Amino acid sequence: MITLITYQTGFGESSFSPFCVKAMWLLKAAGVPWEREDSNDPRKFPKAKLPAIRTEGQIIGDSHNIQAYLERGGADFWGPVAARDRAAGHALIRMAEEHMYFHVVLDRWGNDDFWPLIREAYFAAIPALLRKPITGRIRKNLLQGLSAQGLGRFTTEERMARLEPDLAAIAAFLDGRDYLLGDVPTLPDYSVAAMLSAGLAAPIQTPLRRRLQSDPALTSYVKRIRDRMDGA
Ligand SMILES: N[C@@H](CCC(=O)N[C@@H](CS)C(=O)NCC(=O)O)C(=O)O
Repeated sequence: MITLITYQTGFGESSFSPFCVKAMWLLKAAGVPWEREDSNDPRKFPKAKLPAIRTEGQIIGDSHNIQAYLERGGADFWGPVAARDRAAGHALIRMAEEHMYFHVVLDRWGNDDFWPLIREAYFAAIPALLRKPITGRIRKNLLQGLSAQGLGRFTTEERMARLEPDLAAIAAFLDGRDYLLGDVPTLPDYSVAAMLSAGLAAPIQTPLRRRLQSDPALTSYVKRIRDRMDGA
């Protein structure tokens, strides 16, 4: 049995973290038995991040390493997709995980109206008296990281404009198809839809959520993959 160590369920998502949602979808697509173990402390896991899996006496961190582990066991996340489409799918994964992800994080952590919801939802385990000072430092560090990454230096309008070509690329791939590369989900769907789903899951109206909600092709895509992958 594989144990997925994941951040908790929240904002209507099976995890606050889109990477943990992606890992759940990979496990489900692989058809292997697994169980979840919730954690809100990534420090003891590889790279101090989640998701991770515990299996056969080892801990494997990072959704890509989890993917590789499942593939070594026989999982096929691509099916008959041709090499050129796989290459495009790989680029979509990088777009989702190395660019769209930071939009989701800034939409949540960089928004003063959203921040109290994060503080209380993610960090409920920290005693109430300590919660504000401890999480204030965590937020500051995270926003400094996003400033170093670059997107954190953009205004909201600039940031949203920067996202548009990503959304257009997704819409172009979805044109006439249920999933990015065909009629069944393949590897890039698990990254791209997880990021879109996280953006839509905001419990308050945010620039990212408003933009995604206004797009029927994107919202129906997210619903389609969630209906398929989040069910029993
Ligand atoms: N490349 C990693 C990214 C995982 C990741 O960024 N996880 C975030 C949550 S969405 C995390 O654990 N962050 C904790 C931290 O940075 O302190 C993967 O694909 O699994």
